[in-house]
Amino acid sequence: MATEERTKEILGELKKAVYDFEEDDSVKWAKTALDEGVDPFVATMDGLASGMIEAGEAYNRKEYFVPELLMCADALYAGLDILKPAIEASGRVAEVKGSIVLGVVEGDVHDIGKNLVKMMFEVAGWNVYDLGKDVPLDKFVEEQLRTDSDVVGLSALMTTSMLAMPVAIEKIRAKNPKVRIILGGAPINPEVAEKYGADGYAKTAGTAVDEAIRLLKMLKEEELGK
Ligand code: B1M
Repeated sequence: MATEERTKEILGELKKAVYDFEEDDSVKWAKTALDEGVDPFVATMDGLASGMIEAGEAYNRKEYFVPELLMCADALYAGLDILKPAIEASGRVAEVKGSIVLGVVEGDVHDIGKNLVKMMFEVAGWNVYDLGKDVPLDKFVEEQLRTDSDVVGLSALMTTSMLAMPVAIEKIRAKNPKVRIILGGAPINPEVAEKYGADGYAKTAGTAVDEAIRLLKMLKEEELGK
């Protein structure tokens, strides 16, 4: 078991590997994290994802451009390939399981966060119907009806693409008023989610499953109350 200091060092190296777009280092430090007993979820969020956020700050400072960000994303995924099986094996199985249609709304190609959210639902034993990124809004409606999923999760990373969310919510509800809709992504907050008419909001991949479970329980209670 790594000491607190060593854990900090490993997380720092994972962050650096992503920031410096060093795929080999990302793999190496992900393996080190596992060998030394660092929680693989913490390694993902506080190491790899944190490096990506720092890369975003370099982009803001105009030190990084789109190609650098893409290389950072490759390094993140290289480390995630190592950590994901350990997260899956760590037994964070949810007390309540359901099904979710998940995707990044149209006009938006940012899918790293959505992919982390997907991983957390899979780990929790949910059925995930992943529509990917830049998803036409009608696709969410069709997939929810096709799979009869309990929850639809919409992700957006841009202040422009987030405007598609209320439109998507209206379309989904028009076909199935019962379905629960959860929003996430950097520009979203609880107030925006409420204003857009969503049922729930999650700030991180780690809290998205809890939020979906809360909504699912409410749905079941409503059904029982009828
Ligand atoms: Co772009 N990008 N990008 N980008 N990019 C942002 C989002 C931006 C904020 C950068 C900036 O200007 N500071 C900015 C948007 C500004 C705005 O709001 N209007 C921006 C821009 C402008 C653009 C382009 C237009 C750039 C260009 O071409 N000139 C272009 C957009 C193209 C398009 O979409 N149409 C573009 C392109 C790209 C890349 C392709 C290079 C790459 C994406 C690669 C990929 O995703 N496959 C990229 C990246 C990497 C970023 C930043 C740097 C990092 C995003 C990221 O991966 N974060 C980003 C800056 C930033 O966010 N600081 C930026 C790490 C990830 C783990 O966090 O996605 O927030 P995040 O997900 C979190 C939570 O939000 C939450 O859980 C995750 C984990 O905890 N979450 C959910 C997310 N979805 C959820 C759903 C849920 C629940 C929780 O329930 C359903």
